[in-house]
Amino acid sequence: MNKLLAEEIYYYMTLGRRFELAAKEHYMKGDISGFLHLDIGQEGLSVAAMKAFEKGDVFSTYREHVMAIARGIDPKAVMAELFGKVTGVSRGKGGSMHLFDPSRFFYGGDAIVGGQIPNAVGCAYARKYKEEEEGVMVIFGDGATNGGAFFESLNIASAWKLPIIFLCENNRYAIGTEITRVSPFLEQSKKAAPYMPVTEVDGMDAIAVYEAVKEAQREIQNGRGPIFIEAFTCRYEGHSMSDSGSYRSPQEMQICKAQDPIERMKKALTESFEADAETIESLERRAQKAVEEAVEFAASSPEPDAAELFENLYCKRCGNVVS
Ligand SMILES: Cc1ncc(C[n+]2csc(CCOP(=O)(O)OP(=O)(O)O)c2C)c(N)n1
Repeated sequence: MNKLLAEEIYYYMTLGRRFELAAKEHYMKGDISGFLHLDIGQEGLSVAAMKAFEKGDVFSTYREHVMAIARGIDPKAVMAELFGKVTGVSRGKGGSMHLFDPSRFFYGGDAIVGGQIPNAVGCAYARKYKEEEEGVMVIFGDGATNGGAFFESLNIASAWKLPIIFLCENNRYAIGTEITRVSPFLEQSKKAAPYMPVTEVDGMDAIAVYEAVKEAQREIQNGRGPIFIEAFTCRYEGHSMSDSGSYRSPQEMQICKAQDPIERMKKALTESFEADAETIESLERRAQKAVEEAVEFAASSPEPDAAELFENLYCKRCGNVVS
């Protein structure tokens, strides 16, 4: 990784944290409704994975705001989507869990836990069939590894040697359920190991995540089949805005926050890439400005027109299905 890329990753992590804090504030003010799952604490993982896997198709979870932005979707369009405005990346109809931009090869955001995994495998099959080599990356939480679709996806991806990275964000919780209450192990890579090579990485270390994903992308492009990466991470907030997260002790949270990915990246920038304080402050200012502009844009944008209500729906009775 060179200095420029390290600075870019730091910029997007800072932007992501501030974006999420602004989203939280506007949710509490009533500007955002529905579900809102914040990525605070996991930004290093989200940003580094996107920056490492620049080309190729990405399928993600509902906790995807920071990934969408790091993928190159304008923060204005992401915030406007959270506000339910027509200028949003999904025209205000998807909301927080359905950020979708085919021009960035970013296919959500999926509200169904693990629902994105078989979709991503289907896409990997299509890419292989067409001999397009970039490959696919699918991101999901530890909770998603308990579902049948997960195992079916590992099975067929392995049997057909599909070019896909399975990236598990293990933050140890599925809402309030600690993973070892519903899984025989803490490490979810043990479930994938019979099917494909697996690798574990510290998800609070953006540089380590970047290197793991980059290496995995090279491997899947060689036609050797899928790879599973497990990144151990920590979400600071509750599962969503309707969860206080009170099932975790203050001590547990303190240990988590001592690993803060943004502080670690800042330290790496200073010590390994010799970035000076002025450079770091200017990246932070730029991130803050982007967030303020995103909120202003979202707040001043119009809502979708009522006439659009039945557009983009698969609904035979609505008369808009092309047969
Ligand atoms: C198929 C399905 N089952 C249950 C739910 C309810 N649900 C929403 S989020 C969630 C927890 C998922 O946890 P995890 O996969 O670890 O992701 P994280 O929220 O930690 O990022 C559950 C059970 C759902 N949305 N879809």
